[in-house]
Amino acid sequence: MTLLEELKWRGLIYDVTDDAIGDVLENEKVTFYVGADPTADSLHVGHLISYLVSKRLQDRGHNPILVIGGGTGLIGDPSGRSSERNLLTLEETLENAESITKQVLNILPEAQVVNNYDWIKEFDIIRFLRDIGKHFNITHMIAKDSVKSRLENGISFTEFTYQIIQSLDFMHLFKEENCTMQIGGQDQWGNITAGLELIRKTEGHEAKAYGLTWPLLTKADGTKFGKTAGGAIWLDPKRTTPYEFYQYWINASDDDAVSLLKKFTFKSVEETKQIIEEFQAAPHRRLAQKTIAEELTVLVHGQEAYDSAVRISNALFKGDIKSLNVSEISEGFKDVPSITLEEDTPLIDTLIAAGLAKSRRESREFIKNNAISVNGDKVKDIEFIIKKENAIDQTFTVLRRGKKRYALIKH
Ligand code: 545
Repeated sequence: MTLLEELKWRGLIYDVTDDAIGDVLENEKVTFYVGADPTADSLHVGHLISYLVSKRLQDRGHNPILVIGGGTGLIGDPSGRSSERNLLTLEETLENAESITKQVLNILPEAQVVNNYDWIKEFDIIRFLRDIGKHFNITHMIAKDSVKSRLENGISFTEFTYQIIQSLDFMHLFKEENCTMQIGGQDQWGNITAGLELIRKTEGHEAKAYGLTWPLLTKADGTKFGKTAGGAIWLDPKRTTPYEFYQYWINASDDDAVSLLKKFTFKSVEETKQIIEEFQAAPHRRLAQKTIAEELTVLVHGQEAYDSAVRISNALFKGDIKSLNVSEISEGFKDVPSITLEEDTPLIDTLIAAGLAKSRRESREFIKNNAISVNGDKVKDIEFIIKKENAIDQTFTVLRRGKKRYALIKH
C-alpha cells in the first residue's frame, strides 16, 4: 500500500490538488506544512488530526513544518464560519501561540515549529498591495466557499483578506524552506489553492507545489465530534483531565469506533484490520475504543497519566477506592457532588448533606439495606461516624450509594 492509499483507507483524504501526489509522496522526500491559528490557549481533539496526519507523513520520511498562526490569528479565518470573529489582542494571540507551540511539540517533538507573525509583521502596505495584491483576482476570491457563503450577511475586508495572508505563508515557506505541500482540513481547501496559485504566479509554472485535505470529522449520530455535554475535549490537562480525555475515547459509540481507530491510531494497516475483526465479533469488549483511548492518552498525556486513568476507571467501576491516591481521587471525582466537613459527623447526616439521602429515615434505610459504602467498604452500622482521621490521606472520604451514586467529602 502506498502512503496515499493508506491515507485513503484510513478516511484521511478529502481531496488532493494533483493526481501526481501519490507518486510524489512515494518517490520524494517532501517538506510539507500545516497551520493552526492560536484562537485559544489550547488545542482540542478536533485539531489532533493535523498532527496525526503530519506524523504519518513524517514516519514515511517526509519533513513537517508546523505553522502557528500568530499573524493570521490576528486577522481571523472566515473558512467554515458563518459569522465574523471577534479580534484577539496581539498579547492574547502571542500567549496562545506559546502554549499551542508546546502542545504540538509534545506530539511531534522532531518537527520544526514556526510562527507566521515573524514574517507577516514585516510587510508594509505598499509592498503588500503591489507585490502580492496584484496577483489576486477579486472574482476568484469571492468565489471561494469561505467568502461566498458570507457575502449576503457581510464579511469585513479583514477576513476577506485572510486567504491572501495564508497564501503568503505558503509562498514564503516554498521559497525559504523548499516546502512544496500544504495539508489541512477540508475547510482549508480555498486557502490552500489560493497559495498554490500565488506560487505559480510568482515562481513560474515549473514550480511544483501541492495541497491535500482531509474530511471534517463527523459522528454517526450527527452530534459534534470532540464535544461532550461538559464542553470541548481539550489537550490541556488543566482543562480536560487525562482521565476525562481517556473516558471520551472509551465512550465512543460502536458506530464511530472503526473510523476513529483508522484515523487516530498508529497500528499498521494489518494490525488495524485484525483489531476491527475482533471488535466486530465482540463489540461489548470495546477493543477498538480501548485501543484508541490507550494510544491517544499515552501520546498526549504520557504513559503514567494513562496508567492512572485506567486505575481510576477500574476503581470507580469496582468501587475499589483505596487503590487511588489523593490526586487520582480528585481527578476521578471532579464532576461528583462534593461537600466539605469541618468536624467529625454521623454518616446519617453526611448522606443528607451530600445529597445521597433526603432524610435521616432514608439514610437509615439505605444503610440497613447494605447500599452505602465509605471509601469502598460497606457500612452497616447506623451510628457510623465520618472522621477526618479515617479519610484517605486525611483529605477525602468517598461515599457511594448503590452501584453508581457517588459523593466526595473533603476534610
Ligand atoms: C494559518 C496559516 C497558514 C496555514 C493555516 C493556518 C490556519 C488555518 C485555520 N485552521 C484551523 C485552525 O483552528 C484553530 C485552532 C485552535 C487553536 O484556521 N487558516 O487554526 C483548523 N486547523 C486544523 C484543520 C482544520 C482547520 O487548525 O486544518 O480544518 C480543523 O480540522 O479548521 O499558513
